[in-house]
Amino acid sequence: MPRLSAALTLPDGVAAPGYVPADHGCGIVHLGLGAFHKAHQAVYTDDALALDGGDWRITGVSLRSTGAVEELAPQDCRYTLIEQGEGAPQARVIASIARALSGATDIAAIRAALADPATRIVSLTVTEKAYGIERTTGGADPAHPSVAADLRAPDQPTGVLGLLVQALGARRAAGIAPFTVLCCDNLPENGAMLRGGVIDFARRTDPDLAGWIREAVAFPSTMVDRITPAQTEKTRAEALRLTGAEDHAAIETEPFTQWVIEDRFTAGRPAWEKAGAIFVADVAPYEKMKLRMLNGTHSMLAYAGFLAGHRYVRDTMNDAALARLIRRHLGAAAATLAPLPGIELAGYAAQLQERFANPAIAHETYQIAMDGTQKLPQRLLAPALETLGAGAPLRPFAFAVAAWMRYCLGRSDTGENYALRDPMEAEISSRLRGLDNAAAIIDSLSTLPGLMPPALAGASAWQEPLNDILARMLRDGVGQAIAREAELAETD
Ligand code: CS2
Repeated sequence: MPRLSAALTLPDGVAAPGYVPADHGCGIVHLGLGAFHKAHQAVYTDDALALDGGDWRITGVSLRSTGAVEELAPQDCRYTLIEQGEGAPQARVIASIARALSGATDIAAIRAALADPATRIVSLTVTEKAYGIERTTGGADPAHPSVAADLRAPDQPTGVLGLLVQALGARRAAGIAPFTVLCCDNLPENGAMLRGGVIDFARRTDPDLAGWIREAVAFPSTMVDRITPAQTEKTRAEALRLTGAEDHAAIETEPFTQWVIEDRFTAGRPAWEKAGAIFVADVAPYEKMKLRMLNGTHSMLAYAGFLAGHRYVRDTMNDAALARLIRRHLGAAAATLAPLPGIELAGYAAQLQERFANPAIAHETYQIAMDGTQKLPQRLLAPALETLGAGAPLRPFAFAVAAWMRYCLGRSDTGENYALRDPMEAEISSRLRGLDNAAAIIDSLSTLPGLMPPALAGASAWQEPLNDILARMLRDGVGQAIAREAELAETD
């Protein structure tokens, strides 16, 4: 079987790039070369290259692993994007990634790419935990492993903040204009957040540079959305069936895609609007809507669903009781949002339920359950705190957080042990060791550093439902607790 490559002729029905990739230079370095980037920003860029041209191909960087490079490099960084919607799967080959580098083996080339005058945008999807930014202060977290390492050796950085600061410093010293930094992770006000972390890191190593970054570097915020499961053997088999070629980098995703961006690019940008991206003055309300409705509900259904034995998100939608709670959560999250011009939140909620139910997307609840301590604050705890302030019922959020707490025990009702996969995993396990009653578990997890807003944790309107639900999960099992909760939701 041939391997996918630039030279391969694609069969009818598989869309080839609508431009000559070799005619376009690189203008973007992307940190975080995972499935999400390949299904989202790389696709918008592929479309923008076809519709508007420009030197905007991407140098893709995987900061830790070598897997993405091993998959992409032998196939000229091309890969098949498979859209799984209602009809037959649609395949196209993406060519916007020009080369792939790994922090494990190519760190010098990565630093050179970041300092290269041709690089005008550095975009990121490195996951919430990789930034090393303290949520409470908004500064760099010196206890974060890569921040600590890069503060010790700022000239040899390997982490996100260290690499950005070193590259900006090198550009400034050489009289090269800065790149625009485009954070595409699911974090609130992600551009402003990253800006704060970068400036604080620079302040600790080179205060003068910190001042220059403050003045000269743009960090537009973005809201990104496309449900993209991790690639599996089935994905590769599907790519082989559709293209007739072996593709180790193929990915599957849903037809829906959305990208809302603040239009502040100091060194130009691809014509992403021609590919469907929406440019707005303020992304924050869109981000809040997506984080609270899509991601908040995702986290709830991931913990409850995983513990109830549902492997995939689509299975949770086929569980009538859990589907009821999903609807309830979407409503509670929507109630925390200010009206958004042109968006009808009930319609958005209905569309989300359809997306979650997509039978062709195998999105694992266990994948979404990962890194809970990094996700809960913006997805569940911030809206819960606002709901408390508004005097509205907290039960939907308490249910979601109780499910996370139950998940933190690392053992299912059927006695199966699983890894939490969270940067605070060791701390959580040591705090929970030997605890088996709801009140003690809530106490110990509510005081994890930086997680729970004290005003929420201390409120009886929060503690009561949280205690009630977690106690029931422990006593009757998660399946029974879901059934009981759905009955309560019915009578709301
Ligand atoms: C999910 C997101 O894994 C998770 O935590 O909630 O990756 C979600 O699928 C995307 O944000 C959808 O755009």
